[in-house]
Amino acid sequence: MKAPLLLLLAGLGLHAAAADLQVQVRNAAGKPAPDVVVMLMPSVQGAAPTTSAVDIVQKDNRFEPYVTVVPVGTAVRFVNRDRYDHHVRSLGSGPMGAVPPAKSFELRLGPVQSGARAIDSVVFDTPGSVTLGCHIHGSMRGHLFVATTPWVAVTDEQGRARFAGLPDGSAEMRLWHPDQFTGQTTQTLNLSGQAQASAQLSFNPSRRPAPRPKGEYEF
Ligand SMILES: [Cu+2]
Repeated sequence: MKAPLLLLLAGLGLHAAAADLQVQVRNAAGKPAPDVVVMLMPSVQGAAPTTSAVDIVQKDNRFEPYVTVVPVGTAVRFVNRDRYDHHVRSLGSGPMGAVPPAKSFELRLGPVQSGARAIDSVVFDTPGSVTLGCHIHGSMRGHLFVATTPWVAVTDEQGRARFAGLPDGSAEMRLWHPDQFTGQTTQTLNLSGQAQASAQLSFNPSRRPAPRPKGEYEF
């Protein structure tokens, strides 16, 4: 009985049309908004993208990328590329850090050259957000968002996020930004072909922390 079912599903897959989508997100002042998590919840189930391991790198006392988004169940590797230790830990997010992290963890990572563990990984199996900090370097900040949908992306410097191969039909679009105090407005999109959408945050996020000059932070 199994084989005919698989054939049937494969046949349906061939006929399901796919849409590409570009989303332009702006802040309340109308400027392009980077670092915004864009989530799509298609009403039609189709082939969904798969995500294997994702890396968050510690380099020059920064988390790279500054905002990372993964679907629930993804393993995230924390990779130290500095020549000194980092002690990555989860912190609460939202106003005053009041939203507990989707997962609590601490990882002590040594420098790659030392032979100490420079890479460790954590599986995030609960949706939500995690603010990333470092016990050793208090100014280090990064953000991880664990999404319930595999259709997730973070906006680039121009405030744009792109999706390919979405199932045709309606999809709900949600936004999240690490600086938000309240939930952002959701939209329902109708997807087909080469689709475009725009969205606006209800606030102006603070600027992403600038890299610190080299040589000032090693100890
Ligand atoms: Cu550190």
